[in-house]
Amino acid sequence: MSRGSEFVVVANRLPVDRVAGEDGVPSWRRSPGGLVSAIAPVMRRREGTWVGWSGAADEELEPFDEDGMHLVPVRQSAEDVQLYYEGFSNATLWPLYHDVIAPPVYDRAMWDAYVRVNQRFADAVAKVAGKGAIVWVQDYQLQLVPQMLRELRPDLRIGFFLHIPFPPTELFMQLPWRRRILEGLLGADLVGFQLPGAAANFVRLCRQLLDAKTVKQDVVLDDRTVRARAFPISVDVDELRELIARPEVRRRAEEIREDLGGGTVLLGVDRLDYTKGITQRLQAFGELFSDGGLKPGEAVFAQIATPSRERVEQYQILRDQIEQQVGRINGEYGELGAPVIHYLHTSYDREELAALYLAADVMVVTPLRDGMNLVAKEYVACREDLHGALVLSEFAGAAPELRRGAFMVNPYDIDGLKETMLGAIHADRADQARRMRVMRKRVIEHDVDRWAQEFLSALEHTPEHVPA
Ligand code: GDG
Repeated sequence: MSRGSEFVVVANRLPVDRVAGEDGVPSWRRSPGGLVSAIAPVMRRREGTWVGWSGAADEELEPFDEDGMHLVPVRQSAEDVQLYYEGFSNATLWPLYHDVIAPPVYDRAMWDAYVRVNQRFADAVAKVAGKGAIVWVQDYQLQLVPQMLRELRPDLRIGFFLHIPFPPTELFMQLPWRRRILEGLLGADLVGFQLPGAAANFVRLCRQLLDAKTVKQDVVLDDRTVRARAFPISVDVDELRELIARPEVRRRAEEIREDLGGGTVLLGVDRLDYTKGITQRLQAFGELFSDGGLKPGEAVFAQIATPSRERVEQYQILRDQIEQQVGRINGEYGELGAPVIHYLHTSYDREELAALYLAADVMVVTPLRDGMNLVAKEYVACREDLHGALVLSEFAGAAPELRRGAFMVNPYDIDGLKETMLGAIHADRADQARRMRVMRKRVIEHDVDRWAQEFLSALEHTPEHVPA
């Protein structure tokens, strides 16, 4: 029996994707994205373990090592995936935590599955964590894990980070299992949020709903204190810098611009999700042609919509809506061989994404609510040339950090959105450069490594508690 890991990350998904090898034998590849690249070095330094699901239902996998990380798969049946993942996580919590943009589903069987699967994750962590280990729990799918884990292993130091917004009391109160979620999170020593407002919502709810004693951003329990703090997540600036330095990426950016016909290039890159405000931005863009604010040929919109949660009904409805909208706008204002919107329902590799960022004159990020929005920060990180403008929603978590350089907008206000998009299209080079410089300073100084370090150092500095 080994002594267990001194550092454990637990997330719904393992940080690897399965790839089919040439000989048909599947292998694993590290998933792209900042979270994994920020945590991987810490994992290697501390002999860490990552506990998560492989992404395939009904699969029993033994623990394995990949890319210097020890990975412990947690099984999920097809029914678990449907009820816990597509159900409670993505049809209940996701809409509830994003301002109820879509109606949340409150279903007892889904809740039961959420409890069951959270317990399975907690059991798996309890088995692999060494004595007094640091455990970092990720995101809304696992909010009960901190408490479940503390019951099993009071010696652990437990941190939790929520990647999405945490709603105000008025909305959170709808949840039939609201107390259980708060109690689940209070199992942690440190609960991290993207923004201070979310931490404040959480602390206020603990006071109102659990009658807990609170002092500023701390929840004071009988035997210990839980800290609620903000740690705005960021992007892997070094990775993006390396990508945009590649000659083939620069060539590809030129090629994309030529293919798009020479007008101003507006770009949207999102998971296809109703929180991202895709229909609002396309409506605004379409109206600019009907109003005469823009003439066909003057500007094109490239919208990348990465397939997401395709078995959840709201996502199917949204996809139909967007595709109808794109068809209508192109039908009306496009010309043969020259649509005004290029809509792509697919996902790309990081090189293509970097080339798209370099090709875009105006990056349009208009979520109705978003925990942070990494796309906005990735665009800024890629624009070393100081060209390009960012249109950014007030409701993105990135807004407080980028507002001095971005063209800020309320995405519910279609006229405002049109005006702001035009402002960004017509901004002169000097104005663009000034704005980009301000935003780049912030993103470069606060990259994802710093985020991970700040969270872990705050977790390590939470007061020792003596387990009963
Ligand atoms: C959640 C929260 C929070 C997109 N298309 C492709 C692709 N992407 C990458 C982007 C970016 C990431 O996916 C999306 O991150 P976002 O932050 O924009 O949005 P969510 O997926 O909703 O993320 C969010 C985040 O967690 C982190 O805490 O910011 O608020 O909702 O990195 O580049 N990547 C590749 N191909 C694509 O086609 N390779």
